[in-house]
Amino acid sequence: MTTPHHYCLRCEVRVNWLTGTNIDSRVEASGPEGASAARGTSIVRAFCPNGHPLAPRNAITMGVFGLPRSGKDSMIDSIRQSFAVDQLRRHGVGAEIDRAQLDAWKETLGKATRRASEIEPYSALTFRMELDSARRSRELLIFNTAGDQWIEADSSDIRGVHSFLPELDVLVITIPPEALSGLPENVQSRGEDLERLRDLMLGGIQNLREHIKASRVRRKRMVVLALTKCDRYANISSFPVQLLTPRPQRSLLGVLGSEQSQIARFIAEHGGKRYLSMAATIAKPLYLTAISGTGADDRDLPSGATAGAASGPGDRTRALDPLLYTFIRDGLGNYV
Ligand SMILES: Nc1nc2c(ncn2[C@@H]2O[C@H](COP(=O)(O)OP(=O)(O)OP(=O)(O)O)[C@@H](O)[C@H]2O)c(=O)[nH]1
Ligand SMILES: [Mg+2]
Ligand SMILES: [Zn+2]
Repeated sequence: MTTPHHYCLRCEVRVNWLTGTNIDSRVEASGPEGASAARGTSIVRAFCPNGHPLAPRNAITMGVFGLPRSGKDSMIDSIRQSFAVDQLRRHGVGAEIDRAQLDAWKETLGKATRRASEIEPYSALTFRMELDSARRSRELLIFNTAGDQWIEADSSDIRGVHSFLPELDVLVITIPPEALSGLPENVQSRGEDLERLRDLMLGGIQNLREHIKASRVRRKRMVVLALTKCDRYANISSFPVQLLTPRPQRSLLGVLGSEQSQIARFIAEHGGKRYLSMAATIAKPLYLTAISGTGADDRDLPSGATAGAASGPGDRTRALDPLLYTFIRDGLGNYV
């Protein structure tokens, strides 16, 4: 079970579901988009005193963090596309998003994600999850963040813009090829100061930890380190090539287990041990995933370089892994 949220996810107002403190309940007629409710019924919605809609107390929340252009939007969009084709239906999990939100989301794709401010905080892409096993649906909130804000924010000014942070059930941190070392130049060079990028990456993870710690919110959290753009590793012999293709449908649990150690070894062999240790101070055990094929390199690599590149399209359905791990842990859906 997820624990109820202690804060409004958009500002720093603390709410108490037991006593109703700071919770404004309003009865609203369900609109034409209220797919779940029959026409003419009304629903109760809760708001914080600043007028922000509160997520249902049992909403599942995920946040995605990482360096600029590390593949966060691309990953979230692959999750969206996987849900659209009912990828997890065989496990008893479906999710849908409403039209207006989808259109707004598509508008932002392919651009650097907008930085949040206290006036305009990050908002979440919201899905309505249906679980075959449960009568009631649950909300799934995915918070996307801007890479350039993540690397700047120190643990004090991260508060205003990342107020949802302590409330997250899953924190996904992207690790792009640039954050690793000992790889051929055509795999990772962006003509940037890679040493600096790697320090920013580590500092970013540390800031997440500090802010969560300072909030004193107790919550069961999961941290997933997501290696992104793994199609670039197609010609790297130390990278397990089966991570670039869809998993066999059977024995999912066993496969997930063995992949964890393979990915950990690859990260550690390429200078990423310190990311593993730092992330493990947020939550243990750490979960790992290797994501590929969620986008194509355009201007990232030096011209002429085809990067150990995209021998194939990769397996973008693995973008669902962070959710899959959470669902398996919390018993949402069937995986045996
Ligand atoms: N080779 C390869 N490139 C990818 C993959 N996923 C994304 N990209 C490319 O990486 C670039 C950045 O992707 P975004 O998803 O916008 O990155 P972001 O992390 O949201 O960036 P910010 O919003 O600036 O923080 C784009 O050019 C994508 O096409 C992938 O799986 N493989
Ligand atoms: Mg983005
Ligand atoms: Zn609020």
